[in-house]
Formats: sequence, C-alpha cells, structure tokens
Amino acid sequence: MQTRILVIGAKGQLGTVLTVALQKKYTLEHVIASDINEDKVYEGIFEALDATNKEQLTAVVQQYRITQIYHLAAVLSAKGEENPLFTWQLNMQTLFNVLEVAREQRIEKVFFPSSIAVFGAAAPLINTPVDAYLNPATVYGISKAAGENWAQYYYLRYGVDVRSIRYPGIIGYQSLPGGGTTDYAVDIYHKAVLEEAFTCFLKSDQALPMLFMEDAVRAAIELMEAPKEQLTIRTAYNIAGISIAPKDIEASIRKEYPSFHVAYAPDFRQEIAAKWPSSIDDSVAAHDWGWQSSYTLDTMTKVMIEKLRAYYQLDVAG
Ligand code: AKB
Repeated sequence: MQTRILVIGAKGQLGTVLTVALQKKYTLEHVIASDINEDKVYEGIFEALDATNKEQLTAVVQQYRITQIYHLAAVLSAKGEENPLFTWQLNMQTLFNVLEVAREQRIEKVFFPSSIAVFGAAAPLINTPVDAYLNPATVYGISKAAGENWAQYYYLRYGVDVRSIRYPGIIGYQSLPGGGTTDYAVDIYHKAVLEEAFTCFLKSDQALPMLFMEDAVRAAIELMEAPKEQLTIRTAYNIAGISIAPKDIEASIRKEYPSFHVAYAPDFRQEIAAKWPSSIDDSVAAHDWGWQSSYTLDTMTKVMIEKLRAYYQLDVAG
C-alpha cells in the first residue's frame, strides 16, 4: 500500500524539520502537514487541524487515505506548568484521538514522541536505563508517561503499531522550541551569533541529554522503518545524544566567539531539570533498531553557528 503520512503539530520545533524530511522521502503529495496554527505555508499539502477534535482528525485521515500518523502536538514541560489541567487535557485528548482514529481507520503505524521528562528523582539520573522507575514531576512528564502506557495498551489490546522515543532536548537551527526546559540550548546559539550576551535559566553545571535536530529526525524515521518483530519496547525507547551542561555549550561556542558571555539566573526550570537524567542509556534502541547518534558537542556547534550566521546574514565571527 502507498504510504501516506499525516504529521500533527507540523509547525512545532521537531515537526518543522521532520515534515520536510518526510516529504523528501515520501514525496510532497504523500505527506500532509497539519497544525492548529493555520498560518504556516508548507510547500506541499497543509491542513489546519485541531487534533482535540476527533471528527476533524477522522475527516483528514479519510480524505487523504492516511496510513501513518506522526503525532507531535503537545504542551511542553515549562509551559505546561502554567496551566496543568489544560496541559493534561490537551496532551491526553490529542493522543486518545490519534489512538482511536488509528484503531478505527486501521492506520499502519503511529509515531508518538515521549520525553526524558517521564523520569523523576527516583530514577538513576546518570545513564538512566529504559526500564527505570517513572515518577515525573511535571504535568508534561506525567502525560508522556501515561501516553507511553496507553501506546503500549493500544498495541497489545488492538494491535495498533505505535512507536515511541523518549526525546532529550533537541537542538536545531531550523526552528525554535516553545515552552521546554531545554529551550536555552537553542537560544544560546542565536545570542552567540548575534554577539549578544545570554542569560541562562539553568545552573551552569546542570547537565542534560541533548540531541542535534538531524539525529532527532533520523531517529523517528529509523524507528518507524524498523521491522516490527525487532521492537521489544512498546512504551518508549531511550535515545541518548550528548550529555551537556550550559557551561559546556558556552565553552564550545567560545572557541568561535571568544568574548561570548553567559550570565546564570536559574529559575523554576532549574527545579525541573534537576530531576531529569543527565545522561541516558540507549543500548536497547541500539540493539533493536541500530540507533546511534552522530554528533558531538563541537560538531553540532560548528553547524549551528554556520547555519545561524547564514540565517542572520552574518559573514564574520568574533
Ligand atoms: C522540554 O524541555 O520540555 C522538552 C523535552 C525534553 O521533552 N524539550
């Protein structure tokens, strides 16, 4: 059967880049980008879609004879704390709609990103294993932990092939994150190339796992393409990228911009980050579907600076 993909949340940080990668792979007419924000003009097909509305979702799935759904819409960790019940409602309602529509319309595969936010202080925070105890401290983390279990439930009970990754912070030059605890790791690069000072909302030594956007996109596509019988995890796979603290990114940037200055003013997001793993054990993903990240901090910094300079039309550093 011809693969026809619906991306929900195509305007978000990951969706912006993943949609284009999927379009390249599956062609423009077989990828339907959708988002609640109507103003995004994609090359290719775009549908304004409120995924909390199951009828709307069903109509789009039927209209385009969708075979795969990438459900990326969610309120993230920091933003989610402003309105916990709304966050729970939105994150869970959209997931239930996707799972139900997938079951009813016999969707072949669903991608549902989870997050390192599912972990809490009870998990070992260094090299956290995939089966560590989950006691998330944010409503976003609670919704992702619950979502992982619902994904597994739909797989076991109804055979809906839902696949999931626990993303760390994602760093990319193509799009901006919105409302996460790891957002500083993108903002810091923008400030650096604009030669402005940066104030970081985490402590200088708060290490967290991060992943370069290219790797994050490749991970989703590789997991979705992996043979079903090789997958042993039906909640969500851990994937590790680079374990880095703000001071590490600062030092990496200084190699290019020696006078770059970061001030540290930790806020409530530091409390969230302190309960998250600083590094992740992704050996099960490596074993099951060959996952391997491919960027170091310095190779990522090099690309980030080069691309952002081009974006801001800046020629020289320093
Ligand atoms: C966030 O910071 O909330 C996200 C995440 C780690 O899931 N980037």
